Amino acid sequence: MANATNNEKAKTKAAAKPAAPKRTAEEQARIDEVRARIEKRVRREFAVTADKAVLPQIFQAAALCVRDEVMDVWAAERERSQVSGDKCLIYLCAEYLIGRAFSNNLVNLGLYDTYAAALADMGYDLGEVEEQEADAGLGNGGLGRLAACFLDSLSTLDMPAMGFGIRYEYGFFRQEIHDGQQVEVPDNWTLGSDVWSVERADRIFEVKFGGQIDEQWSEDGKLTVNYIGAHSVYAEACDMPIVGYESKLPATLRLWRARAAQQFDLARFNQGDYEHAVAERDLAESISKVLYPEDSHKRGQELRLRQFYFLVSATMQSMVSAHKRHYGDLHTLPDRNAIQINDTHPALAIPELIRILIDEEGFEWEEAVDIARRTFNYTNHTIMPEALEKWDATTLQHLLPRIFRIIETIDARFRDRIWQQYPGDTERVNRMAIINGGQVRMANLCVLACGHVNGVSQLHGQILRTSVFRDFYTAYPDRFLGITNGVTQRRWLGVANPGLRKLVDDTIGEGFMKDWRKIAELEPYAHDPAFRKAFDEVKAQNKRRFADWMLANRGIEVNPDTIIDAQAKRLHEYKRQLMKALHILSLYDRIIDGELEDLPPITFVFAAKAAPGYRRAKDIIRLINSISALIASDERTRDRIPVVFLQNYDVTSAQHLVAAADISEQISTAGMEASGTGNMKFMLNGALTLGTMDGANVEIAEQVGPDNIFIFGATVEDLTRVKLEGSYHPRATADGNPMISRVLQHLVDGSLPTSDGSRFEDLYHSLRPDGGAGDRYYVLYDFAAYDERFFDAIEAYQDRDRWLTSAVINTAKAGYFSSDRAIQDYDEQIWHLNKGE
Ligand code: 26Q
Repeated sequence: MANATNNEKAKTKAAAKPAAPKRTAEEQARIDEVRARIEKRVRREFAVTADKAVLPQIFQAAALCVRDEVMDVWAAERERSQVSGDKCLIYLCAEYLIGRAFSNNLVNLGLYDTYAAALADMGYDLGEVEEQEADAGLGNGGLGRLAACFLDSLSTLDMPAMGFGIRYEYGFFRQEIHDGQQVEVPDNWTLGSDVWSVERADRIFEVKFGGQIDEQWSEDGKLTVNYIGAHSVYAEACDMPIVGYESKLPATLRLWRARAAQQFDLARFNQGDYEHAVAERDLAESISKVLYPEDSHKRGQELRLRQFYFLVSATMQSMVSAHKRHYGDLHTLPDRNAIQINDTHPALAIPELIRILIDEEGFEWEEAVDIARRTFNYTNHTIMPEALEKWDATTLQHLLPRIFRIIETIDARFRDRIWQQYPGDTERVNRMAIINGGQVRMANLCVLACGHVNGVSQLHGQILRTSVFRDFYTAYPDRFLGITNGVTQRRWLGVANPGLRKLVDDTIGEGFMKDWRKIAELEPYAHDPAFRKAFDEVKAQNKRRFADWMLANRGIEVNPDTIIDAQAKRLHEYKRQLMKALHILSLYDRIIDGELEDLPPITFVFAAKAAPGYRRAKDIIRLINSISALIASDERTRDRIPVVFLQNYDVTSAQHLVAAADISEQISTAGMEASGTGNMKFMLNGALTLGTMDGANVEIAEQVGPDNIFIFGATVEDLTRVKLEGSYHPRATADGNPMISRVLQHLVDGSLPTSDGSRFEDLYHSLRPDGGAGDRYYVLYDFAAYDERFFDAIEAYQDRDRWLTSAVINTAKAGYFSSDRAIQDYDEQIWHLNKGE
């Protein structure tokens, strides 16, 4: 085993660190105890002594010790909340982007320093140990990460909560870059390091697909539904504890795993038909095999539909059986449970609950629908038309005949109601209907059947009211809310930025970790030169940490003495990575021309995964890497505007990046980014936003004031007008601006290096079409405004006092964007969890 070198390396590292602060006898005793426990665990798990163990073993042993602490709190409190009669929040989401749990659990349990010291005494650096843990990447991006932040907040605020999702065996793919292009590699995240989950053999539910239904009405009007020829799949619960900060009440994340009803068809197996015998099992278990790596644009895969029904059927059965166990009577379901549906992916939970209530529990239609309405709420996360889920009615009918019947009934009754309210208005009926033109519209189902509907920022809430769901807003104005997203300061400051956490702690105390309002106490220090200096030093140290980490983990050199300008998010045209890339190319042109002599060195960091089937998004990655190569190939630009593509952007790399960044690029086309949450993470860590008036940027601007943010570009109103007038002609804009036309030429003239000599014609024509509409995302429209604001930001950076004042103000004003605030808003406006208290 190659452990000797590992250990030696870790030991020298720890030894080279500055002397640890003096420990009290009591602290030392605690540290020794933890150390003894870890060493014992190493022996018992791996049959080696700690001094012979390899780093992965040290991680496992330490993580198992932390797990013990978690389990103790979890077990005690689960018992309590089940009998207390508290209302429980059920978060239903197809994705959870958790990241690593080790350090996060340590911070939240108040054990970080103790474990760091115990590991240091053993010769290990905690940072290095934690690198052994795989990210739990069971989500695509914003929606999944929001779910993880919300569970942390629910637990921190001691609100009873369960998250339900799918335990994908393969999470979001790992991204590699080969010859400048994205290559997807499967992510088998459970191999080795999932120490946190507990399998619940006592929580298994049967989920039925396909077949035919046979409805029998008895003489006294009772309905019996029989399923003929349906296929069953079992859902097994895998529970993961989510421990909030100093929490008395860990949340449970229950992830369902698919198991075949029979391991295989024994009759077939015995007849020698091995292939078919096993194939059937594989088909059933394929349901929880892999997360779909799409965040918006592909639709219609039947396996995806299977995944969603599997999730919601198991969850509804689990909720109903727990409620019956604890309270007996299902009429009180809405008093004890609030369900939050995230995007439309879990929308089938609504007809599934109605099905259970009617078919299995003997409820009448009206009663069942009323219970559903009082239990379910719906959060919309995207307004891109192509992301609004629609399922082919025939597919749904074949796969889920009974559910389809229920949706048909909901639709028919609803059509009648609108017709009565707006007699003769066929168009309105068709616009609002659930089933129309052979398609089932999941968003309409959610808006109709839920008690509350919310957007994820004020602007997004407004857009839902005035455009996407306008008809529904007219009919049910009280149903609509806008609750701005948030991020947990425990992970995004506490874990991601220990230096800043300590500085804040030393300055205003630790209260901000649990009370989001307290971080505002930092604001006066923005005007204190000594504090600004300390703040600056933390940022400089984080940049060095980031550079070290990039070299060790991504093999890429970053100069920590440059401005770090970052755009990190999924790759999507509306997010406009293309605008940023073209702008860098225009900096290149100007430097080559001998301009911009005073421009300070800037490292441009891009981090983004593209959906595997999204051709243009992949082309933009290719372009970014080509620009990076062009700049690196020329000594006039190499050290002045290096471009770095951070491969495989995930929660862990995000933690490193947000702590190090100076400038946060949030440049989506106005009206298209529902909220954004990366913007909040960068702000919290003292980066200044360069962005459009979109999503939560609007509220960030409100919080920090115009001097501490760089806003540019068209607003939603501007774009609405331009579209109405038809007054935007991208080709004219391109040809009328020499800077833009020169940049566009690079796309087609062969000046950009690629491994196979290919060029970027498709991108060129998408922006500057020969005829007809182009530039759907207004890249060229906003280009000049972006250019101007970019230089404002760079100029501001050079006035160090001014910049640091702004940076501190950004951190101080980030309290509002804590997920604790968001959760409190949800609770006050929707859930009312602790109403008895
Ligand atoms: C839908 C149909 C077919 C295939 C895929 C999908 C699909 C999958 C995932 C549609 C959307 C998603 C995820 C959306 C998402 O992450 N939205 C982001 O949510 C964040 C949290 O609210 C916001 O901050 C972001 O602005 C929003 O883009």
